[in-house]
Amino acid sequence: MPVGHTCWRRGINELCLQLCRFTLLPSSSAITCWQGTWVTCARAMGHGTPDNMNWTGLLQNLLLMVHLKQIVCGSIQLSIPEELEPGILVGSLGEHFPPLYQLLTQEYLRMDSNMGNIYTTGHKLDREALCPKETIPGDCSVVHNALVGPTEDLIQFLVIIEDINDNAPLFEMSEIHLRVSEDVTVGTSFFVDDQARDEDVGINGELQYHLEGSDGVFTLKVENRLVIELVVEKALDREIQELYHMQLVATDCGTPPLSSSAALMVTVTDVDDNCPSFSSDSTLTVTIPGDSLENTLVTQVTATDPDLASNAAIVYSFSPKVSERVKEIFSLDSHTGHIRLTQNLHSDKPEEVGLIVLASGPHCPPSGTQVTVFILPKANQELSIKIGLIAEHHNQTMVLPENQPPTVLAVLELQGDSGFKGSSLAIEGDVPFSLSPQNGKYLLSTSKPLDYEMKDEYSISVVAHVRSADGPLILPSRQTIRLLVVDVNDNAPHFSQSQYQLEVEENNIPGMSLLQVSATDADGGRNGKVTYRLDDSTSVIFNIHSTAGQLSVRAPLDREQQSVHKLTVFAQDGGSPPLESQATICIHVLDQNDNAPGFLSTHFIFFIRENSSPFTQVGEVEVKDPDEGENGSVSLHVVNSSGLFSIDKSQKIHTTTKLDREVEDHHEFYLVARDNGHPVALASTARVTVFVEDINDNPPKVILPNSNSSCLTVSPSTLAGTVLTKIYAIDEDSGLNSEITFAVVAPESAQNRSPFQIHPRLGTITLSQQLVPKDVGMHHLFIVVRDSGKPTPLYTTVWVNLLVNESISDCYLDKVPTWKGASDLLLSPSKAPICDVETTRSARVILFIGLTMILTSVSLLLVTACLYLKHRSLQKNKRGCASENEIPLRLRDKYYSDE
Ligand SMILES: *[C@@H]1O[C@H](CO)[C@@H](O)[C@H](O)[C@H]1NC(C)=O
Ligand SMILES: *[C@@H]1O[C@H](CO)[C@@H](O)[C@H](O)[C@H]1NC(C)=O
Ligand SMILES: *[C@@H]1O[C@H](CO)[C@@H](O)[C@H](O)[C@H]1NC(C)=O
Ligand SMILES: *[C@@H]1O[C@H](CO)[C@@H](O)[C@H](O)[C@H]1NC(C)=O
Ligand SMILES: *[C@@H]1O[C@H](CO)[C@@H](O)[C@H](O)[C@H]1NC(C)=O
Ligand SMILES: CC(=O)N[C@H]1CO[C@H](CO)[C@@H](O)[C@@H]1O
Repeated sequence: MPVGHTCWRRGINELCLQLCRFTLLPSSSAITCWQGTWVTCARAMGHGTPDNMNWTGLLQNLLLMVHLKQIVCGSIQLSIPEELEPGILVGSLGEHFPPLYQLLTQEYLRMDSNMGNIYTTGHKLDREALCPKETIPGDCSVVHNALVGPTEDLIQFLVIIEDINDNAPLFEMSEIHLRVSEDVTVGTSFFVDDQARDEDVGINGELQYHLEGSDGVFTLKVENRLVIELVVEKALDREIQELYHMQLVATDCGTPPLSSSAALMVTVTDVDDNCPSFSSDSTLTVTIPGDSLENTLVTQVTATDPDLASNAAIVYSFSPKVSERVKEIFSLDSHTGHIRLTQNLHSDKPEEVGLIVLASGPHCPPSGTQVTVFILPKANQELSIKIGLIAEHHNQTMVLPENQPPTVLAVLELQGDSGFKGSSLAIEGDVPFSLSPQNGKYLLSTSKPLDYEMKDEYSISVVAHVRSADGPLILPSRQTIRLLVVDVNDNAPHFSQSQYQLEVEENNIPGMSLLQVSATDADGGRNGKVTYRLDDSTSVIFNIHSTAGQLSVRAPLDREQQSVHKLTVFAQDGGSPPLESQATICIHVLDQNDNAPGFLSTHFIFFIRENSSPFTQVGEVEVKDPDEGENGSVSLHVVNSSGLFSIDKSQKIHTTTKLDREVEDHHEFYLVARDNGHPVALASTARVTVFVEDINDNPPKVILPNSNSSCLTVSPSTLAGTVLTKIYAIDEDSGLNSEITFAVVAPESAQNRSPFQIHPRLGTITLSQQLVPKDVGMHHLFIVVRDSGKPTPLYTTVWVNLLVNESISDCYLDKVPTWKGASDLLLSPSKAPICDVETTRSARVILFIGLTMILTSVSLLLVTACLYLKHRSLQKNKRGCASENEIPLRLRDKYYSDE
């Protein structure tokens, strides 16, 4: 229980109590405090002294009071709405007192010790809980104590807790029951004892009432906001509405208003305000046979009274005016209204009896109804219907094919007592037959074509309604004719599906069952028996069981040959003529990885010029895989090409580097094509040969003489025609590019005529004429060695120095001569034959002669040159002219050998 007292209203005793509370906070001294304070307060109030007063405690308290310098009471007050969230600033002591500040009770409020600001805490202020008794707004207040200022003066301030509309009105009962008699007069009011309560005060607790769902039958009258009355506004009738279900709603006047409701149930109680009555169409006409037995139930009369229980009690009786005959043969049960026979009837005459039954209730005039009873006599002569069947019949049953236009089936004739006049014949029930009178007879015919599939058998019931000459009715007579409908083949078989879709993996087992088709025929018997067949073109591969409709495949399917098969299946019934219908079956063959990638050739041959830049396209291969999707997606790889070639996705082969024919004149490698099939990928390989075509990239190389300063002494007595020496040169290219010619550009001696000649093919230097004395001396021959490459041949030059002197001693050159002529030494190459084996052979003979002559200076080089030349000529012999013709024909980019 918090400190919930106001100091000014409760007098000094309360002040003392407060004082005690906040000065003697330690609980051990609380009791003493209480005693002391009590006495002080009691005295001040003039209430005398209790016996066991603790004077020591009282003294202490008085001392404490003296010690407290100042008590401020009521000079400061705060107004705080209830239910505030924690941490909201609600006021401040800072503007009234200097710091510091200390709040002595911290339950609902806390104070900032430096500023004196007062905030709400997590413990919410609830006005209804703190001051449950206070009903005047602003009356709920709590005294708070604080120590303020440097001297810690005790002050009190008042916190007024303001009401907010946080409580809805509340009815004690959720249902209010009232009972109102149905004969109550309009304007009567009934006190409703159930009021709602609202815990809020002031306007928040002020209630207003209204009624919902009353439809204007009731209204509400509220006096002084406390007395609630229900006013009847319209006349009530329990027989129309017994229970009124309304809502009594109480709303307070807060903002926003809160409301609640209780169900108000008004039960209208019964008053005997209705009398028994027969319904307006209750006049009864009953027919009973003339031979009915005693106690036979003739009929029952029923009157109604809408009142309840005893107010609705009905008593039946015969009107006192009924004839003696009625009283003699009928009895009436006064409670149930049952009319029975009191005796066995033996009536052979038709008779009509009229009864009047009265229904009466308490305080009610009787209400009456009339009952007419026809008593029919036993027919004294049997009435019969004679039937003459016209339609085909067996054993009195007619047989008619379906779908016939309206046909006459039989002739009917009434036979019996001639006294029966005005008798008539009719067909019972809703059947497709009709009767037409003709010359006192009746023709029975179908009224519409019959459908075997709808109904295959009819029982036609023919009734004769007969009226005797005397007037009243006589019991009707009835006869049944059977008719069987015969089926006609008027329905074609009907497929349950007009289209079938199916997926089958290729390479299936022959005879595999695929699908069951089914067609139904509404006809019966043979007309409804269905057989299946396929169209002729597809029945080679597929087969259908003629009666079961089971479709199977005879042979393995190959998707690569045909991926979709479209079949037409026919269903035929057994009628004559037969009827037929058809359906289509679409079979999709699913792929299997059953084809390896295939190269167009097993061996591809390509040519490429040497020295082509890297990534030059060598050629293109073609590879195909007829499978589908991943199974047919091929990737290509180059195998064993020493990294010289690569293949890209578009199946083009490229070089990866420059190729040098002089190093390797052809390359062989393999291509592997692999598909992506799962689980097994298939692969195949093809061989590729790439020939490197020569280009003139090597100039001739002079091997002998090996320097420009070589020197040969020629004796002046040498005979004309003698071969003096030979120039050896080689060219690493092939063909024309290696075909070498020799020419002397200009002799050094500057004379018109030179005694030396060079053979343009063999490179031999011959003395062309007898030497004369003026020839003695040094001759420098500048020789151009040129290959036959197209368009521009390559060449090298060499100096050959010949000394014409008697002395056989070694000649030597002081200085290498220099060429001062034109720098462009390219002359058109000689037209000498490319290949001359015999000359080559004779050249070898001359070589040996030359060798002996210059043995002394070049013996070492000679051995090397000799070996080299030997090797070259061997190669030449091997290849020769003929072998060059063996290069396969060139077709665009691709080459195919005859391998
Ligand atoms: C009276 O009060 C004093 C001080 O509070 C205490 O020491 C003493 O024991 C009390 N005596 C009795 C009889 O309670
Ligand atoms: C003729 O029909 C009746 C009933 O309809 C049947 O009991 C009888 O066996 C049938 N006779 C022949 C020969 O079908
Ligand atoms: C590829 O073939 C395998 C069987 O070899 C099959 O399971 C798979 O469905 C095929 N893939 C495609 C895309 O047809
Ligand atoms: C590639 O070379 C390896 C050895 O270097 C050999 O085993 C393999 O058979 C070769 N592949 C083909 C396709 O020739
Ligand atoms: C000889 O001289 C020519 C032209 O002066 C020069 O091109 C050639 O390289 C020389 N040959 C040798 C082997 O020094
Ligand atoms: C240039 C040269 O060697 N000349 C010589 C030619 O021969 C005679 C002797 O026969 C020598 O004396 C020359 O020196």
